[in-house]
Amino acid sequence: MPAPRTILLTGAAGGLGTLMRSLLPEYGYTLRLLDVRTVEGEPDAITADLADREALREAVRGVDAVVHLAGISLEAPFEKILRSNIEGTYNLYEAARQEGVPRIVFASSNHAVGFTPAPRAGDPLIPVDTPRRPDTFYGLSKSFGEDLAQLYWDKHGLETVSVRIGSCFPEPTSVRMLSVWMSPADGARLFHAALTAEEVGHTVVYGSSANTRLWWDLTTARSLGYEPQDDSEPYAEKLIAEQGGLDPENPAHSHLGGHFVNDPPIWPY
Ligand code: NAI
Ligand code: 15L
Repeated sequence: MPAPRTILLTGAAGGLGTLMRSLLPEYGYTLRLLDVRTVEGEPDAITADLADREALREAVRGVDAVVHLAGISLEAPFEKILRSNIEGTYNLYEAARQEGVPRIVFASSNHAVGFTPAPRAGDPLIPVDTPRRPDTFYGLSKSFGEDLAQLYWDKHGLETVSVRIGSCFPEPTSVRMLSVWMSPADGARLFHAALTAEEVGHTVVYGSSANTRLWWDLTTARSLGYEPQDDSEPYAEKLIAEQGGLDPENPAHSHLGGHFVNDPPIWPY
């Protein structure tokens, strides 16, 4: 695949979208932006819902790839998840197929495997082919998205890298995040690798930095050319002093998905 240049970034008004709007152009990409909300300071951004199939076809027309971040990013009633994350991601894939877009980078989530027990000291890291164990309807929708991506590769030759993102925020803010944090700069490195690697078919990767306390295996991410540069460890002393260490008896500490397994944050809209 020739190096992609023009990228549709869905979910451009969100937290990760805002970070990637500033970081991805440094890799030479021209971004086309889409969100259901207004993207502040971006008058050319497309304001459209993932339910709007015509708008999606127009939005993907002529782009080299899509970075698909749009959707509900927390737990929500099933009907809302169904509409934005399940039907919405289907609509996006159909538009990409119809317009001949060759590759999608799909923002999956650790919550597709959130009920997987976190490894303890000495245990092997969690591989990407661990059985899916969604911790929420939200995680279930990411599991669906990964299967949809596999179908569109097998049936239509549309490539996807599904990135099971850990926690991509400017800094880790919890002891769990010491294991699952992905710095924004590493996020951009990983998306760039996913956009430019040769022949990815459908590849599932975990998205995190090279954390000392890492829970999952970054082999497939590294196979794309991803070389994480950051580590959450400099934040460890302060976070552990404030919050205490991980408690193996607390389900919110002992599963990959953290508190999504018992007390998930709820999408506010
Ligand atoms: P966010 O909630 O800040 O942004 C999501 C954006 O999608 C919002 O701007 C929202 O308006 C838009 N959106 C929602 N429904 C839509 C619809 N029906 N049509 C069009 N736009 C719609 O979430 P964040 O943190 O930026 O995450 C981006 C993506 O990455 C999400 O898919 C999320 O599930 C995924 N992810 C993020 C992680 C993180 O650490 N930030 C971790 C794991 C996954
Ligand atoms: C996610 O999938 C969410 O979108 C994000 O807001 C964080 O909660 C992250 O997972 C996490 O697990 O920390």
